[in-house]
Amino acid sequence: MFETIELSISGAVATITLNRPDRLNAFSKTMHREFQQALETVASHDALRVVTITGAGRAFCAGQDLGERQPDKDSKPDLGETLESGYNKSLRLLHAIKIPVVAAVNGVAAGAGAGIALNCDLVLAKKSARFIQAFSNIGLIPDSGMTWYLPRLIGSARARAIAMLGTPVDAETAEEWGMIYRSVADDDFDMELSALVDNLANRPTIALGLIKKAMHESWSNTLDQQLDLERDYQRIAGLTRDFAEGVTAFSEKRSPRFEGR
Ligand code: LHQ
Repeated sequence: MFETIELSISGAVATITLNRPDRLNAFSKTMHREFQQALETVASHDALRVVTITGAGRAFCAGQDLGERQPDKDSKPDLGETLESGYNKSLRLLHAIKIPVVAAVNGVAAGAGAGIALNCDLVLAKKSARFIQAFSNIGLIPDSGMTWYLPRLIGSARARAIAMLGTPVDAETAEEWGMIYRSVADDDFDMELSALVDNLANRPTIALGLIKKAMHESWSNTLDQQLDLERDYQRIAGLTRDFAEGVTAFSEKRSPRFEGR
């Protein structure tokens, strides 16, 4: 169905694989369109409880396909339009998905490729993977939310340095700095990913979606606004079958069987 990505759905788990390995999964026009279609499909699929985004071959994603446009010194490309109809649209779709999105960073994530990964709810990376804010290497500024995320995740000093210098950050350092959730040995990556995805798929999905939204909104809210938000979201969580099951299981001293409802 797609040319540049793969979307597979198995039970409650969807996997979106960026699939242009000979270009290190760089985003072409077609890939922007197909990625958005895949995100829309995932968002509208009621049975899903977790989504993974990963890359085919040795890379996660090398950002925008630089072969698609070769601007000469007199050309006046509108990169704002590429962002508006491409990455910004995709990232807004990704944030609106009400289930956890895991970035499975199997290799280098550069430019907007690092951006896609860091916009996901949990980032699991192979130890051999690198995150590169490659934008300034070609005369651009970080996009795909990176000027928003990086100072919040790793502090302004490191964020400014890696954005201005384009210094690659290896996965272990990214974990140490709080840029990603975890880095794991390459040989353990598939096993760790599958355990993480399985765990998420069996947790109370509605609560996880509300956690995702609440944490995101906290970055622009005051404490007072956030207390109001917690009141409202907890009200919603309290009405789920999973809350009733969680409390019942606790009192019966057994593991809960969450249904995601
Ligand atoms: C590529 C790419 C690539 C095409 C590797 N495109 N072919 C937003 C708005 C609008 C416009 C501009 O951009 C943006 C957002 C952005 O994402 S800007 C940042 C764009 N990305 C980059 O600048 C990263 C460019 N790539 C690299 O720096 C390196 O390839 C990395 C560090 C990712 C990997 O290095 P290596 O492992 O040494 O691999 P390689 O460089 O040998 O690449 C392998 C092949 O993939 C190679 O093709 P070839 O035909 O020689 O085998 C590359 O040309 C191709 N490739 N990235 N973005």
